[in-house]
Amino acid sequence: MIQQTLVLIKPDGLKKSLTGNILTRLSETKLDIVAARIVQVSRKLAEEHYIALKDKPFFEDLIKYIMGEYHKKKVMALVYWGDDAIEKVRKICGATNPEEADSISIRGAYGRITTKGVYENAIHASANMADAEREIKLWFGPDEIIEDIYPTKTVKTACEKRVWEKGA
Ligand code: IDP
Ligand code: MG
Repeated sequence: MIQQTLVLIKPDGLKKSLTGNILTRLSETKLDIVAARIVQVSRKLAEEHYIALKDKPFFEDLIKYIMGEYHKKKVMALVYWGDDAIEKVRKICGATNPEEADSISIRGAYGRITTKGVYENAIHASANMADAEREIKLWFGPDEIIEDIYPTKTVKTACEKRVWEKGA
């Protein structure tokens, strides 16, 4: 089944210069990248992304982690698209707990648990189709994705926006 899934290279992955390694591992899936951007994660986006975990004792640390307070204030967000995308990407990522993750998985190879107990596991991947839809719509607008993956509508807006002072 053709699916799409949200991948985040988390701030520890960027700080440790693992972007290339992680993208190379993901290319084993033969899936297509249909969207990519570098994001400075706001508290609002972080809390919305991890809303299901808001009652966990590690929630505040998790929010700080994904906002980059412990590493670099950036995340690389991508949408992978293709046959069984969700399971293929989750498999290569490995288990949530990097110490339990298969050592050849991304999290097994690059993750760690900090002394504060945060699972710094380098990568996020959507767990199921409902999560993928919710997460992709949080991180991307329809014009940032080169496939029509969810229905869209056109609305008129009259908001100010920043443009280049000179040139195109
Ligand atoms: P997932 O990332 O494998 O889908 P989730 O349960 O959705 O796992 O948790 C989201 C993120 O929260 C994890 O990737 C990890 O960074 C962090 N996390 C999950 N469980 C724990 C925990 O028990 N202690 C510390 N951090 C955790
Ligand atoms: Mg999850």
